[in-house]
Amino acid sequence: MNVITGIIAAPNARVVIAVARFNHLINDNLLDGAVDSLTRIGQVKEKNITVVWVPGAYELPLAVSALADSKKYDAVVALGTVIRGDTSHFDFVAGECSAGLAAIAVRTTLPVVFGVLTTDSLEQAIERAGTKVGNKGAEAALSALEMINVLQAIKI
Ligand code: INI
Repeated sequence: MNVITGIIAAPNARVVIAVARFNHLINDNLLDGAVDSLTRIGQVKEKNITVVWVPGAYELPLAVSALADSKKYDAVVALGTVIRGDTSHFDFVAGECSAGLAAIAVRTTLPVVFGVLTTDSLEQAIERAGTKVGNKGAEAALSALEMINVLQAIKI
């Protein structure tokens, strides 16, 4: 039996983090968590981490598509926060964001990980940005590194 798994450490990886400014109070913490995971756990060098800010989660797929096509990175971590309001706006922003990011990953065979919070309340977002339910930015960054190593192992 052949089993392929990916380790987390990726000391030579070049990682780009695309982060939305909308709800930046939350996203700043997701970004901190992602950078901490990449450097402290993943051993990624700070000089190999790039951060790109976009207006909102809806813009993440366009920026991530361009970043993936640039071939300069081994993985993209997409960060943002979409909080449900009184209208159906949430569904359009969150839906387009997640479907768009998934499509880019499959199109380019580049790890594009989903560190976008989609919550019913600000409180739920805070809980997932470095308080009682952890930090989803940190988790997303680890998934990116694991996928870099899994894809590398698949290609050997
Ligand atoms: N963008 C977000 O990242 N999160 C939100 O919760 C949000 N809400 O609720 O409106 C949001 N809207 C902006 C959107 O992402 C675009 O930037 C905007 O529509 C311009 O295209």
